[in-house]
Amino acid sequence: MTLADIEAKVAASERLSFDDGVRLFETHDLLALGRLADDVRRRRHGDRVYFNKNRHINPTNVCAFHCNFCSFARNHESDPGAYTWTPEEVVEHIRPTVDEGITEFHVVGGLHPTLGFEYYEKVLRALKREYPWVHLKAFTAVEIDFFAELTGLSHTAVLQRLIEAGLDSMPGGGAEIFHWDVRRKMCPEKANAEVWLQIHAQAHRLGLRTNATMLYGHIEEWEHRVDHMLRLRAQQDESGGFQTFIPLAFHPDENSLGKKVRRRWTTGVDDLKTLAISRLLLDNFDHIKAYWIMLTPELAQVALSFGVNDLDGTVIEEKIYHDAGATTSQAMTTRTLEKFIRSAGFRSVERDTLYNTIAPADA
Ligand code: V47
Repeated sequence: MTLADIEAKVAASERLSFDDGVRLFETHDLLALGRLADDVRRRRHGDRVYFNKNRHINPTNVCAFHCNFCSFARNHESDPGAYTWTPEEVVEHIRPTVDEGITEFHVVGGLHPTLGFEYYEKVLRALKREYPWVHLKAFTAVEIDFFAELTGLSHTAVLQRLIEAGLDSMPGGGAEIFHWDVRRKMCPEKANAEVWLQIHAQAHRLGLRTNATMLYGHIEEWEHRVDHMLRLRAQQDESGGFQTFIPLAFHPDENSLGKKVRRRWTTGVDDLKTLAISRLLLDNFDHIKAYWIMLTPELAQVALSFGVNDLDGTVIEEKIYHDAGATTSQAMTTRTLEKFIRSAGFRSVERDTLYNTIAPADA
């Protein structure tokens, strides 16, 4: 199968179609695909690779929902391993690992059945009070939808309340796979695709920047991945506030979906293809981010030549992937991140959450 027509479109900066996307997934010519994605990536970012100094915070793992791919959630406070930190405990828990260099907290967690919306507001306020210089990237669209149900408020009103409490931007989780044929088998209780996209659109209208993810490598087909990316592209055309796309490889340990899937772990080729194709299809997204926690730092480094221009991050305490079988470490130092970037022939740029440069690329 030749990709000549797609190559011509990419060279002319023409938008790729659904069929182009599926054909790219079908190709075994990984290097041709990588070269195409790398061309697009270099046109946008040259040899710069961004990273940031962040810390993940998961205030509770108690969750009212039953998503079958999730190994992090506990349905009841009494379940083994269940925890809920008070806002004060959140601040105390992270204190030993927060220094002045940290620029972002990534705050997500369970949809707690009884704590109420005020708990989540208090967590943001406590973090902002203690660390006013740190950007709060918090709560997925699924959490925003849950808060709206808890309170009877509109999504916009929930977002406004959270902005008052210190919210600065939103992460891209909870997107999973948009197509209902797949979504209904993974997380039927969760905000559906339309609601997830509407909430991001609302956030964009309120001036918040947001991210987007896709959870791949389980029961979905290539067509579902392409559909997912094209829905994001259409939303971005309309509301324009997405910063980065992060494909998330499914981890099968300790969850019921993992017992059902044939493939279990994604392969390196699948991961690289998915990143490269996202660079090619999402022509209106500035950044494609590799989450080294799920890819391994080694494959994330290779991904820099397959369309990726951003590495997440120092992270510090990752729970969601490690509960699901990740064997990577839970944190990475800036020095190691920079080493991976430089030794792949790129220049590292430390950024803040909004992609402002903190430390410029070294010469
Ligand atoms: O929403 C849950 C996924 C997401 C599993 O916005 C799983 O900058 C694989 O969204 N196997 C949370 N994936 C992580 C996330 C994220 C990560 C890094 C950066 C950003 C950002 C966002 O993790 C969940 C879900 O899609 N997830 N369980 C699992 N077993």
